[in-house]
Amino acid sequence: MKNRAGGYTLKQATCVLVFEAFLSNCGGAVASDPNALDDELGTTDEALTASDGGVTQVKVANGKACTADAGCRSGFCNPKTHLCRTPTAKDGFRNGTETDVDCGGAATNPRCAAGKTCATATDCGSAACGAATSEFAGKCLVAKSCGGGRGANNTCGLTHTDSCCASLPAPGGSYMRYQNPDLPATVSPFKLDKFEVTVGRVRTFLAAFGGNLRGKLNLPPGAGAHPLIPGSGWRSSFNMRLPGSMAEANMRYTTACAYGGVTSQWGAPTWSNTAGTNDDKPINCIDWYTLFALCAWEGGRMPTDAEWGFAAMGGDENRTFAWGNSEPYYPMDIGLVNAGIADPAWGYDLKFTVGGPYATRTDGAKHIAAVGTHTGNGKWGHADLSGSMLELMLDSGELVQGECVDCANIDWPDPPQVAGYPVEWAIMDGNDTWSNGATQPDGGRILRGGSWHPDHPVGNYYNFGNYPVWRTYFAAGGRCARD
Ligand SMILES: [Ca+2]
Ligand SMILES: [Ca+2]
Repeated sequence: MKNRAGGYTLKQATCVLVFEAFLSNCGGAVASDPNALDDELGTTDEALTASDGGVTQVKVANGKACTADAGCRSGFCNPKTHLCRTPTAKDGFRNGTETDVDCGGAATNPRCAAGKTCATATDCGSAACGAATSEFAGKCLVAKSCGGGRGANNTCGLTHTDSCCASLPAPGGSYMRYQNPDLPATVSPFKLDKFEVTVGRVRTFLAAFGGNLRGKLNLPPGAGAHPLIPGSGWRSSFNMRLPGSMAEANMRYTTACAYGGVTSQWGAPTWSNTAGTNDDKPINCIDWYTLFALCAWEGGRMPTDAEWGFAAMGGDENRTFAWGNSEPYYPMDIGLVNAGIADPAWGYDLKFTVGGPYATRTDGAKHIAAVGTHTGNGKWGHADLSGSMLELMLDSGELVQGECVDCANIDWPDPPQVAGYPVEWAIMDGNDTWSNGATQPDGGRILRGGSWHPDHPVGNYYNFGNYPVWRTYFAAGGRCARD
């Protein structure tokens, strides 16, 4: 049985299963004296012996029998065949440098999906690995902005257990934009986030740069582009429009969003510079540039008007509202649409996100509910498309007329028309006039879906075009799309 070197000539592949007495010949098995053992490769393996747990082992070549990874030169013992194999990113096992099964580690491996194990951000397709101190420690995040606390974790939706960054596929197809036969559109499959961007996600975003998005974010030109729309990505000329400090961000999302100079008035900002109970509510008072930057930073992008409409109308189902065609309840005796349907005890058929049971002009953002906490989702599960916040689109100004095939109006003023503006974000006074003599230096954008405000119809036939891009507004937010 012994060969010239004093080892055994047993077929290694059979030793584990048949010849228990010779287990010591198998890669990874116990061997007290490596010189007494060998395989067909002669003495080569002795040179590769290593100490593992105080027990000297023989490492064997691919195709040889093994009982443990440590017994293979390749570092991988296939647990099904008990043979050494070279790790690959297609073998169904976590091996090699992988951080989870067939993903992560070496750059040549696929990146890991959300929820998979990661060691660093580069292991994840989202480029976000949960911080050691978070509940997602060592797990890939759906998106970077959900690496935080309330509203930036798994506390969103009807049961407060959904990922606040959940993104749901829409299949693409053809439909009539705005229920208008003159506006046919075809959109390719895409993903749209389930929820409007929350306060908590903006907090995570700002915190990652100490609020200095203008100086530190450094989005590359083209970031956040729609893959089928050339020129639709971030432009370096946009950087000047981002907040340069946390104080500047606070001003933009609160002071500049006041109505009549009072931030506690109805429609009050959901943002606060400290984490709080508003963090799982939709961000309002966010501007287009910051929203664009957030989506791009975490590997997403802004939805096009055509895409958003496709999701809200259920494609060719041609829905009038995201949930279907039944009209929401508009109480005529109360100034706010959602105030009248806010309390489930009232027995109303809740359709879109609403907050507290009643709202007055001075109860702040009480009437704005946490994202996704009421029924009325779109055909593919997207929450709050109709109502809650008006949602900023990628599109500039006016609709693309006529046929639209993966289209968007990206005719943005570039560079922004007034250099340095706005140092102070424009503020609306109680008479609906603007501070700073503001005009529309950067053009407008399109808003969709209506809001909690009775002046903003929630039907899919409606939009706000040419909405001033530099303005922050108590009923405007948005959500990200992905590919
Ligand atoms: Ca593998
Ligand atoms: Ca909405």
